Amino acid sequence: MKGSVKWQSPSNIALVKYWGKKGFQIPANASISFTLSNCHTTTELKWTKSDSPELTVFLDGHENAAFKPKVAAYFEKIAQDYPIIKEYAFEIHTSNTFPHSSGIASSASGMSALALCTCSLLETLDVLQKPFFEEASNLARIGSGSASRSVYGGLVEWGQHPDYAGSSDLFAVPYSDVHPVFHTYQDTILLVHEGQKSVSSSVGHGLLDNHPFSDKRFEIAQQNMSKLKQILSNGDLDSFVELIESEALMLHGLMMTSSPSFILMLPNTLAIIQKIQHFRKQNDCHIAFTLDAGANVHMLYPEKDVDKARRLIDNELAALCANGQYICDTVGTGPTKL
Ligand code: 2P0
Repeated sequence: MKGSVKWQSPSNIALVKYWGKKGFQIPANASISFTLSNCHTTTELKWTKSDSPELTVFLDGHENAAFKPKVAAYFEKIAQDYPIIKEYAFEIHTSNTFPHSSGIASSASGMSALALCTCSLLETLDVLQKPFFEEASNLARIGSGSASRSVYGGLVEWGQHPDYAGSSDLFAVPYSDVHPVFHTYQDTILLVHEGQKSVSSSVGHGLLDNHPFSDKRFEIAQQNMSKLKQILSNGDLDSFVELIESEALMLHGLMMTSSPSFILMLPNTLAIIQKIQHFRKQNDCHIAFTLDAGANVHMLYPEKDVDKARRLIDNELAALCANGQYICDTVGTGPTKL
């Protein structure tokens, strides 16, 4: 038996951050993100029933030996619940809309695209144990925690939290009790640094295990999830700005105070942050920043501030980006089966 499926799946940017685990791929606190649109991965999974299961992985049309052991390890984990996948040989073709070296997290889009393809295969084989997107999110989480949030559009919540009905540590859920201002939110990703991150996510998460501030961090994250729920519903942008910037700085504060410690911000990261905060004070707007586990800055703003943001980028921020590069993105509608 032969078949194939292709999914396009987006990246996401967390507002309240997932940083720290309790057990295998179980988040230490709940998190919530905007799903993006332009930054996405397209993955095609081709399968053939085979006595000698093989795996070949192509990135941008070229066979990629580096990804193969990661994908093989992923399929091993999935096979614990779905042993049938061991009866198949796979060929995987994957590509990203953003440069692999840009420092944008590709694990969220990449692992969600692969999980969606895997889910389609399991559906075809009539062995899917749960509703499609719930299981796709669960399988994405097994590959990469943040990927669990990329299987839906808009705002997506992952991790058990008393204020979020239906929330789970095992899969993400779409969150729709949201003021219209958040439906069209903008994210301009300012590329401060091109190249691989100096700390992998799994190492970064692990640093929270013996971190002097971890208990307090997990408590504050859960409180921020409660605060953000109110903000998302009432559209209070002043509070939104304050909360997301605090989350970004806390994430980096945790890295800077772990053992060993990591400083992932670069001089231009700080310069951009200060320019954004100064511009916001001078121009009566809601342009704010958040950060991933890297040096790039995600500039988040409502649609009403698009012209001001354009002016800020052109006049001040593009000059601080590596080769003047930035990516304009918006909140998106989630993955698409192609
Ligand atoms: C997040 N990050 O919530 C946070 C904020 C980066 C900073 O989740 O080990 O690649 O694969 O589950 O999801 C990055 O960590 O970690 C991440 P794994 P992941 O988006």
